[in-house]
Amino acid sequence: MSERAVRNERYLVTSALPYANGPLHIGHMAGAYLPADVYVRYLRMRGEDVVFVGGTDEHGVPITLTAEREDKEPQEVVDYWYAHMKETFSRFGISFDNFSRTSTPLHAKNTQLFYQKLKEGGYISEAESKQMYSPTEGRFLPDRYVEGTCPVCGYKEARGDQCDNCGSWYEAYELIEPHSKITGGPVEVRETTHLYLDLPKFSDRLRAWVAQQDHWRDSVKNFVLGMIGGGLEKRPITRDILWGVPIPEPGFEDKRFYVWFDAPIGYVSSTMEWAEFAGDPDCWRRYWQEPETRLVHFIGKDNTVFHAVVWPAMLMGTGESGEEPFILPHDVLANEFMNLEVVINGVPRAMQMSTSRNLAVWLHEALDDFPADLLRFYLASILPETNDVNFSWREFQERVNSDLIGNLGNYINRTLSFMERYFDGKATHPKEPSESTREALADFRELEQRYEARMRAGRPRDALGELLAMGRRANRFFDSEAPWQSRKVDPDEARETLYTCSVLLGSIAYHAAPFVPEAVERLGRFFSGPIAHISDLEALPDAYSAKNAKPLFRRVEDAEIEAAEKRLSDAAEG
Ligand code: B3M
Ligand code: ZN
Repeated sequence: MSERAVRNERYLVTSALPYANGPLHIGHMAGAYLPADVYVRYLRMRGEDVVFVGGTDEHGVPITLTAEREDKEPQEVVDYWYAHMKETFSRFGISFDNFSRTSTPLHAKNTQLFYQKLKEGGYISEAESKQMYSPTEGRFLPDRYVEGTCPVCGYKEARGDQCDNCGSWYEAYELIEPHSKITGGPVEVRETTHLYLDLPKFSDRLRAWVAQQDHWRDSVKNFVLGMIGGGLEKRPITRDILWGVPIPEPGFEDKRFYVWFDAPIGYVSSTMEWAEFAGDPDCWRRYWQEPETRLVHFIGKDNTVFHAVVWPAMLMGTGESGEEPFILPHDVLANEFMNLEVVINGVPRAMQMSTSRNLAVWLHEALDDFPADLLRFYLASILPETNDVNFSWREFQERVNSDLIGNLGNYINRTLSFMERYFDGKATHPKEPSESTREALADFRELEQRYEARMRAGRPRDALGELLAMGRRANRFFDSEAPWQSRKVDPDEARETLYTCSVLLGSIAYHAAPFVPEAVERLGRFFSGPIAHISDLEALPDAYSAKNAKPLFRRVEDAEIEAAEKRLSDAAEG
């Protein structure tokens, strides 16, 4: 690995904690996991001190609803999906340093500790509110458990918080003839007491802090400033539900913390667990309490308010009780959404993924059909960094076959097979580099710098664009040097071409590794020579060699795409 690398920047990178209630799909990957993983692999290769944590979000209504629908205990649901997700992430090559879950005793303790500190800081208050109660079930019902007639448009199956027909937003008790979604029985309004987080008290500090974040994406920054400008409100952090972290207050035995109160604390718990496993239980503090650390959250845009407003407020509010304060997020990389292109009767249409209609590309199924690297490559090339995007199986085939294989794979193959075929698998250092070699290396250094800048900014999709430019530049060098001709008239010249091609190959592989890690690892088995940043090589090595090189990627066939497309169109029509 490169020399310049050890810069000792410290990073804690997180990906949103998915609810443990169903399979992962490619939309999840594009929003919070693949970009984080690519970024983390990039940082690690540069010798930075980085810890990447994740885990499952195992509390709240999303879990209890699934459990009730499937007639299971919530614990059974989360146990199953925790294992399933952990396995699927690993098959996809998401390289978490720790993958935890929010149902651990450690996490419950941390959540209660956060609460205590916020309370000591004067940020918690108690208030009564109206809530739907089901007398037959003997419990309060969360909004999503209630259905009724929309008070605005009269739609009969309006949800407890929002009408899917007219889009109106209201309180569940405003519904006409509200009833329980589970039993169909009537529900009534009752008073209930909850604990609230006093967000308005943080307004000024949040505004000043966010205003300084010049490196943040405009979309995130404007969202937060707009929200603070519109006036923050106290937010309830408890719920009438029995599944979740218990509340350490008398009278709250039948309630639990709201899932969005405990979930982000899950990042801290996961880091602590990692430190424990690493045999240095206290070292989590370096990542959460030392101001040099950069805390970077990767999320889908629908989670922005929790990560860029509520969570920073919680972190600010816990830092006043004498203990070392927590750092605040360095960046909140909120990605836009990924939709699906569904082909119906030959006509492509963009559609929103829908878990309930089974209209999604499930990751574990896609991984049964295609190597992870192919999926990673395509998804990375369309990451929704700045705009919503569509996933299309056709485009997957085209990008893989023409960019990954036709450009990068082809370059690697032709270089290595030429070396093996005509030069005994060796490329040796030329005495004096030619003009065209110097030009190619100079172009590469520039492309490498552009790649660096994109990656540092948390834009892997754009960095991938630079990688493809490297591939094109390298192929152009191979073409214009035409070693298949020069080897006959001037073998030394052909040897030099191959040497330069190997240097470029090492750079391409180095920059491709965060995207297609498995292929680059395989390359190392038949290619020897530095897989490195050209700009970092103090001296070029004496020789490169290749032995028994094989293609790194396989083509995607028409029949595979037809089958995959059919699965989607069946789901869309069914
Ligand atoms: N589980 C929501 C989601 O999966 C939520 C994220 C928690 S991040 C701390 O979109
Ligand atoms: Zn309505």
